[in-house]
Amino acid sequence: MCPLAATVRRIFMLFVFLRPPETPGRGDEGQADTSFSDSSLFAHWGQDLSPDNRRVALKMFQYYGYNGYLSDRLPLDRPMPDLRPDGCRNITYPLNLPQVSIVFIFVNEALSVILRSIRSAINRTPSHLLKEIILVDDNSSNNELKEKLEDFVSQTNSQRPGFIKVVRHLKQEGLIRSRVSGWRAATAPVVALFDAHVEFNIGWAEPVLQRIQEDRTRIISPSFDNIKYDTFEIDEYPLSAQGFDWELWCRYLNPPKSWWYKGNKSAPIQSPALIGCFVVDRLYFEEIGLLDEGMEVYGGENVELGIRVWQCGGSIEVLPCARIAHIERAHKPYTEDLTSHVRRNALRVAEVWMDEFKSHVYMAWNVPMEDSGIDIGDVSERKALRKRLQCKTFRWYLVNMYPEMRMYSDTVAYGVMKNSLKNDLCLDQGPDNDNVPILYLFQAECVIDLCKQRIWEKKNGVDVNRRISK
Ligand SMILES: *[C@@H]1O[C@H](CO)[C@@H](O)[C@H](O)[C@H]1NC(C)=O
Ligand SMILES: *[C@@H]1O[C@H](CO)[C@@H](O)[C@H](O)[C@H]1NC(C)=O
Ligand SMILES: *[C@@H]1O[C@H](CO)[C@@H](O)[C@H](O)[C@H]1NC(C)=O
Ligand SMILES: [Mn+2]
Repeated sequence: MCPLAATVRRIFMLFVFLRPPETPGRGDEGQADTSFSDSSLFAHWGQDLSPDNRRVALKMFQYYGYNGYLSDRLPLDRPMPDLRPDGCRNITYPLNLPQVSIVFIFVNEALSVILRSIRSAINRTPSHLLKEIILVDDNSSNNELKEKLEDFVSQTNSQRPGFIKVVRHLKQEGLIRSRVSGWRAATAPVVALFDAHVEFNIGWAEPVLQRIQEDRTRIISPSFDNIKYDTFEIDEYPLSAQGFDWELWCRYLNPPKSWWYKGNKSAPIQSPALIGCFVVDRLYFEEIGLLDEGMEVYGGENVELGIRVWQCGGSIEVLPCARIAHIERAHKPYTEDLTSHVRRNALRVAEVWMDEFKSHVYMAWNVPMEDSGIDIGDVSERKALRKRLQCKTFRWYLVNMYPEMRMYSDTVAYGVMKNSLKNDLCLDQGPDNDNVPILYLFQAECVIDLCKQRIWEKKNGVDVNRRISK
């Protein structure tokens, strides 16, 4: 899932990790993003802890990417501010809404965080609408997720047989196939696919189920608020649509003009894509092709689903009246090298769905289109799916559903520029807000992953150059 300032943070990461120290003139951008250093846990929390407890808390923070120490000490059943915009509380919903199965996926999540997700789902979903809860454990090694979780499940099920189902993966499958495993176990007409570090807000289910009941080809995302990873306070986020950049990292977008013109804060927001958690008609999800199970670990699946649903006749909306708070971790637990998985998955999306625009994804990742050396696996089934569903072109999608996405035409070249005689000189795109390139000394040879690429475009016969990944 997307941090609110995803783009900014990624740019910071590049500068922090990839920049040689002698890089000139970076101004404020060079400052480290402190969420990547462990002491960020104690910036707003825990000053009065004893040194021993600090050590325990820090260890849990490093393991989980959030304050597991604090979570274990907070009630599972805690109140939440009602963050719905005006108007939502007045809407009345039909009585015969379809039931939902809520799927939570996790790997090595803190038990108290999972239990709080479950408790808030039970407390804030009308009980006649919540058919079951499905827990998908993607081969966690964390011991507390074994007996203690089983105890909780059998206790709950002794009062409501079969209410909580547990699916355990015998090997790690990544979050994409975990979501599909949860969907396979679900039996209600509607399935909600969530991370297991969320808290549901009041009234979230009715608007979602109504929109799906009206039109089963709608895939719905709630509006997200943030649970701060250190203090666990709820942080209200602005109403947003959901999209992506050309590397296919998700990002929040300003809602479209047509939504603002309505002047109705509770109206659904049409969205180009999804940031990860969503609710879908169970059978429609299968008809449209589930998620791309050829993707690994993390990233890209939400973008692929968004593009596919629009191109193949469905739609996506974010509902302001359905709100869910979600922990944005300080770091993700999946793997050290998340980026290489996101890149691989992004190239799959480009190859299957993006037609002539696939070049934009290759450019954004600074990867050559031929012989990239990246094994994206077999995409023939996904291509066959696109054909079978008779989907529209990516150009149609961009023009109609995602007009704010910048198109790059007349690209002459992209890649790294280096001087073959003096290869410790790097030519770089220069500061963010400027088109002035910079030249600087690099300790070693300029390497494709370390120098940021430049893009050359011809505009009215004049060469201009720009960055592509913002
Ligand atoms: C909400 O409903 C109440 C009573 O039904 C009414 O008085 C009020 O004007 C409504 N508010 C809005 C914003 O529609
Ligand atoms: C995780 O995978 C290993 C084999 O890779 C298996 O032996 C173990 O039972 C799995 N753990 C769970 C909780 O499923
Ligand atoms: C605003 O949107 C909500 C949700 O779609 C709808 O129920 C309500 O009637 C709308 N209000 C107005 C004034 O159009
Ligand atoms: Mn998450």
